[in-house]
Amino acid sequence: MRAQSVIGSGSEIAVARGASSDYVHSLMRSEQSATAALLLAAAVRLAGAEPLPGQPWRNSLGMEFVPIPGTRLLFCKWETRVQDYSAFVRSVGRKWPKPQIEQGPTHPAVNVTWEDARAFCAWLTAREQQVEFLPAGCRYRLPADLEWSVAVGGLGVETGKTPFARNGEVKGLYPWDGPWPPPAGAGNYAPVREVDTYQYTAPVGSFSTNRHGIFDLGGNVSEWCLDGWLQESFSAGPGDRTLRGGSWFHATPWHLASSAREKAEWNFADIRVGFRVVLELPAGEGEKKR
Ligand SMILES: [Ca+2]
Repeated sequence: MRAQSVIGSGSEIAVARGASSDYVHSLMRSEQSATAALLLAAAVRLAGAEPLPGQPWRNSLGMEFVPIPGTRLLFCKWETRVQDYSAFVRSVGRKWPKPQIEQGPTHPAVNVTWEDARAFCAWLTAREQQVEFLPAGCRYRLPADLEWSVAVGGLGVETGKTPFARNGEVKGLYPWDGPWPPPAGAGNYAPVREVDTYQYTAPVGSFSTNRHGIFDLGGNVSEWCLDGWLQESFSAGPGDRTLRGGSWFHATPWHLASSAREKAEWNFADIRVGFRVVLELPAGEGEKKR
């Protein structure tokens, strides 16, 4: 109840409890009232908006999450947007090279390294836990390579021990749940495919969702995963990391397959590369609440 006592029991709480989430999220995006908005959001959270296994959820930046059956994770249905990543950059003063392409606030953030993506997740976890918007034990992070596979769906049990070993092993399966080539509107792929009208990135959510309600797992930007390219289990530090999903740059059946991976150094940044976050719920929470 700490957040409630900080805010007081007056009109702010009433406003928070009655506020539409759009109102609260618009406050959250305002730098001038960032602290007040966080406290309001905490009050909303106290009113019962905490993330639960199997339930969709919306966070303090307005990022929307969906549950992935068989996991304890909520996946962000969008790639991390320019407006989301900008909040982090403004808050901590992190360097972010401006991309040489036109992007609006709802385009996926690009020119972000694996380390940048991890730092964003740590920042967001701390920011929301500080005001009890996010319960203790929940944390944002990048998806593991095999979690990303579950999210894209249809890959079954992939047998390789590393992302490198799993790369391209399952043939003929694509994020649009149909045969090659991608049909019109399947996603934001290379212009030569002629399935969309975007030369570079597209606003997130411009195309159809997949079976789990997630946008742009295939195409738009390639997405950082937690895993090292040759790692069997995660360990932090420099080295080659794993990218999934292809991007607006990619056109071939090899690159657009659901099982396709790419490797890139952890400090690589490019206009083809972005990231998606997952929310990990506390151990045991799922069993208790199901
Ligand atoms: Ca993508």
